[in-house]
Amino acid sequence: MARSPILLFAIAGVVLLLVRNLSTRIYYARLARRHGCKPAKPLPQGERILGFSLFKEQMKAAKEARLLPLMVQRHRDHGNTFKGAIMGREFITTIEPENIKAILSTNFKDYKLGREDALGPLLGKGIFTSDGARWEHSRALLRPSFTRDQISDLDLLETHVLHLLALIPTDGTTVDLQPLFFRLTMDSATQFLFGESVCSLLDTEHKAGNAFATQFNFAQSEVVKRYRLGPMRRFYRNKQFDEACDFIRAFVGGFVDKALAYNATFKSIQDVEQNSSRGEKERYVFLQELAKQTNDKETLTDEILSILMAGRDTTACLLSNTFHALARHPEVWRKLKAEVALLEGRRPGYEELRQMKYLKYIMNESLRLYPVVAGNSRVAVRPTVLPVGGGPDGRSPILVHQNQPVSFFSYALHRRTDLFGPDAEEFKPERWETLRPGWTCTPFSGGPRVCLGQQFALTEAGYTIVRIVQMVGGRLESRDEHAWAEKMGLATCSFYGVKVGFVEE
Ligand code: HEM
Ligand SMILES: *[C@@H]1O[C@H](CO)[C@@H](O)[C@H](O)[C@H]1NC(C)=O
Ligand SMILES: *[C@@H]1O[C@H](CO)[C@@H](O)[C@H](O)[C@H]1NC(C)=O
Ligand SMILES: *[C@@H]1O[C@H](CO)[C@@H](O)[C@H](O)[C@H]1NC(C)=O
Ligand SMILES: CC(=O)N[C@H]1CO[C@H](CO)[C@@H](O)[C@@H]1O
Repeated sequence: MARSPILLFAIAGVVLLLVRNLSTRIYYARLARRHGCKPAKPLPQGERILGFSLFKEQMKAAKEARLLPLMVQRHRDHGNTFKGAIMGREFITTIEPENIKAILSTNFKDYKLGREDALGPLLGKGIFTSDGARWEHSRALLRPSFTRDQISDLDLLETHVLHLLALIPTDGTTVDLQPLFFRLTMDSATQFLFGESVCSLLDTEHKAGNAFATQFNFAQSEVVKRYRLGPMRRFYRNKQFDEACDFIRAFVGGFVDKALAYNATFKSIQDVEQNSSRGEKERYVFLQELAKQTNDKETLTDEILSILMAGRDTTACLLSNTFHALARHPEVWRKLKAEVALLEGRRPGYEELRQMKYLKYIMNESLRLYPVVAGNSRVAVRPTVLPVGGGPDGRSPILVHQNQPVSFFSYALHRRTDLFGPDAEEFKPERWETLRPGWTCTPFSGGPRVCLGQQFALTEAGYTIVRIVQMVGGRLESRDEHAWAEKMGLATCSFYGVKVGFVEE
């Protein structure tokens, strides 16, 4: 008798769960009917509760640097949209431009990023980890600092490009450009953000700067690990990661203090302007601009780290992937040299760079074939609908449940032969003479969260490419017989690096 209340509670609990389950199901079924939704095609999976075999298959492919080809193949075998189960959750994956437009733009408010858990320990609450009102606030804070004249300071960039060029042999010796590009973008990003570069390309002299680059690289790779683990990450601890985060945040904090002190030495903005018009042209320092808007140290540190994360590797990856392709396409390299020759040896200005059509085609084609953000995902914050992908023909809308993840691989989308032609897998900059892609190719994303640094990145990459052509020139030879394979972090570059030689003609 004493046990019966417990039994009663247990039974009541189970019944309650079943009723809740049933009412949720009825709710979703109604919603589906209202919108004419049909289910997406399921991936063939032996077991769909845990989805452990799928997780294992993907981990194995990632380890062997072929997760991206695996995604291309899956879409070829199972269509442009399918669903599957992984780690106990059902997800949807799509490469339909209409769906991507719905996720990023039309139904933007129905989704969140769902990456704060993984990235939070390093990045805090900056733009790159925030959603909703907090994201809107970050975006409004950062946006004004990305205007034209602030990102077009090519003199500052030139300093670092010269450091890079000093490390590129012109006598045909093999050099791996990829690690050099990562050092270049670390140097230029810290210059732009802090007003002081860590000068990692100068190596031995700047020990503190190099420690920062090393710790940042390490923390970033850990963050990617945490991201991949999904909900399992709560069981993953790494003391070295905690220490790296502390180091990085303290390092950036030092610059934040400086910017705040600088701000405090002036009574007003007019003061700064008066002072600077007397002296030489004031260098633009991103952090100082932000410090005019807020004096909260935590906020400033978070935002700066978000931008470093968003802007540094991505630009290095674009440069690496581009040179990987250039080294294998001598005719493209020749045409690029001809366009650069029109400058007659002068350094290009911001506007001149924008006018260089063939250079633009090359960078566009690089971002199409090797999109730096190769895959991305969102999580639905409420039940919502994707316009296509359901039913046997894949043309009906699909219902997305609350908390369901939706992922999309631009890498696979950009290789769709029905959209880009039978030569979709080939590197052909000329296709951009006529290509107007819309939502079929959005390497900088789209909608309200479109990349803030697009112009900055294209300016930096374009300028670096032109300067290499001008200063090194010659014939560009590949010194590596491998085809491109992925090296995937938050951004994607080349697994085998970019080993090339510049040979005099
Ligand atoms: C080739 C270089 C780059 C590529 C391909 C790229 C691509 C992207 C993509 C796809 C997103 C959307 C991510 C998402 O919402 O999940 C993004 C966001 C962002 N990017 Fe870039 N990016 C590049 C360079 C840069 C640079 C140089 C900066 C800054 C200096 C930058 C700053 C940002 C910021 C702040 C966001 C977040 C915007 C927001 O959430 O509102 N990016 N970028
Ligand atoms: C309801 O329960 C069934 C199996 O008992 C399960 O497959 C389904 O996912 C549950 N639905 C919801 C909405 O919880
Ligand atoms: C104001 O300008 C002068 C000379 O141009 C410079 O020496 C001084 O350091 C500046 N003041 C501040 C606070 O930056
Ligand atoms: C480069 O690609 C973007 C889309 O990613 C497109 O809007 C733009 O027109 C392209 N530019 C050139 C010069 O082809
Ligand atoms: C001169 C200057 O930029 N002063 C700014 C310092 O920061 C506060 C807010 O934190 C601004 O209100 C000032 O304009």
